[in-house]
Amino acid sequence: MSLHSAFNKYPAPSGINYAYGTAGFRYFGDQLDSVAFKVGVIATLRSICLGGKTIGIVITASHNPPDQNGVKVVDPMGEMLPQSWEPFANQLANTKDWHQFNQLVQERLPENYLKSRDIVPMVVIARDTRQSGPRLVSAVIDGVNALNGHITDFGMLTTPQLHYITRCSNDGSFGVASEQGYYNKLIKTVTKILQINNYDCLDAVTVDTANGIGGDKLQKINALNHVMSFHVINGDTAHPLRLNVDCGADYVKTNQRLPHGVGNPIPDQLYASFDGDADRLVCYFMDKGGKFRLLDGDRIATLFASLIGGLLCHVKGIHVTTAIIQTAYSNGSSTEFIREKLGLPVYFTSTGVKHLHEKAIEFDVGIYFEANGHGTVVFSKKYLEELKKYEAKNSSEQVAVDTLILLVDLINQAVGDSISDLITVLVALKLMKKSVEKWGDDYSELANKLFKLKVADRFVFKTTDAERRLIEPVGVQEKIDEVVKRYSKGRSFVRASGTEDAVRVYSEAANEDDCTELGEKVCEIVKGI
Ligand code: G16
Repeated sequence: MSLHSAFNKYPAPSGINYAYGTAGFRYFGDQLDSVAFKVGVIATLRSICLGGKTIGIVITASHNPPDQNGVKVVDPMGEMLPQSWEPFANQLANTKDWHQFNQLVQERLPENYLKSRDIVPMVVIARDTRQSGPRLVSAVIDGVNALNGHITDFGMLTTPQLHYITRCSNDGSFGVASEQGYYNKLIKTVTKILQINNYDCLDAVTVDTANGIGGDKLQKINALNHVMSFHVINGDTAHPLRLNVDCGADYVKTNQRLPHGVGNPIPDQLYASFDGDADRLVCYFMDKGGKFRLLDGDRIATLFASLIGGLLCHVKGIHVTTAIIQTAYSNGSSTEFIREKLGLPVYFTSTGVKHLHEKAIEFDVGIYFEANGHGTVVFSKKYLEELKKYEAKNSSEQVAVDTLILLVDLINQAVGDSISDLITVLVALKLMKKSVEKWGDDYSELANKLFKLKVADRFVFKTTDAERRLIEPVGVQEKIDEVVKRYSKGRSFVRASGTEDAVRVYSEAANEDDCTELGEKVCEIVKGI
């Protein structure tokens, strides 16, 4: 099909202004056909501009309800589409006129390509379990084919698996570019870590997979290995309308309670939740007093920092920089714990892993996590080089060095990954001989609450200072400041969601009542605009 015919096949609906948000384009599934076709075109153009490197596309709306869907582009090393391409993506997505569309496309084609056309653009795609997924994949395929690109459809994968495959397609040293390659790398690495540390296996764990794709993939891992085992709950992918309903990482984090289906949890035992496309992880347990204790992204970041920091202490003479990257949603107590107890620097960025990742790669060990459980660790070349040339003085030093090297393969550096993050949590607890209870006692969270408000136009809310302060509408921040200062350890901020048509209000304070009252007051300010 020619580009012109494909353009006509996918007319853009009127009345929607598409915006490439926190994690790509996210709307109701039936509003995305024209966008999916255009994202096929964008990914192909991106591949052409990068000399034929493989670009990834994921069809998912992650933690959002089942009738929504999304399309996002993955860059060659597994990162998000660079922000410099977002205005172009928005322009293309909103263009209804063929001539304008064609002109925008032609302008993006590099001169050398126009002359020789010897680049074969490469695209890989996967989707989650949503009903609208197959239709949107077809639209993307039409977009890629219309520009003579080559596309491989990997069917249903977790988002991080597609990031992994994109990266491997461009960098063979990262692994084999297939789903099986992903499992092989993970299982081989865990087995080796356990073996050198004298353990047979990891503790089994119950995982709520939000009735999303992560459940199917964990079952595959169960069948493929002997060193770890996952008991999947909320693993019903046969009924896509159950996705994220009363379960999953976002439900657990937002409501601060157990997901549906856990039954009577065993006290002091670790449980975990993924989100719909398995790129977020939160852990939790019931303590002996019957209290629900959440171990969110902030906690996972501190656990990973403790593991890596502890191992690095054994390796004298290695100089690597380490930092933790957080967002405004990170609990104030976690920030204090990192600075004061772990002695590490903390940096803040806007919400969205694309922002955190960008900051994290400035360090040899960049640990980044959003409180919602989205995050990973990135390691520099120098980290690996220094460790590889290190001459251990005894066997315990050698084990520490080897474990540090293996962590590079265990943690999915391309993106936050529920599966590899969970396995790393289990490895960390085992190697540090740390109980869940002890992990939960590292620090006590300040009471916190997240509110979601429907407003006439969320785009009027403009922020600064890593989204911690509003600059527009003018005068609103001053009103928030006025309220916040009345509460001990009070903190609150307002920002427009990049994945939902809503404004989010976060509040934090020394106790539950104050936190709720503060949040409600800030919501009133927002509603009054
Ligand atoms: C996406 C992003 C996350 C972000 C979340 C909520 O998560 O990848 O970085 O924290 O949306 O974003 P917002 O508050 O702007 O709606 P996911 O898991 O849905 O892909």
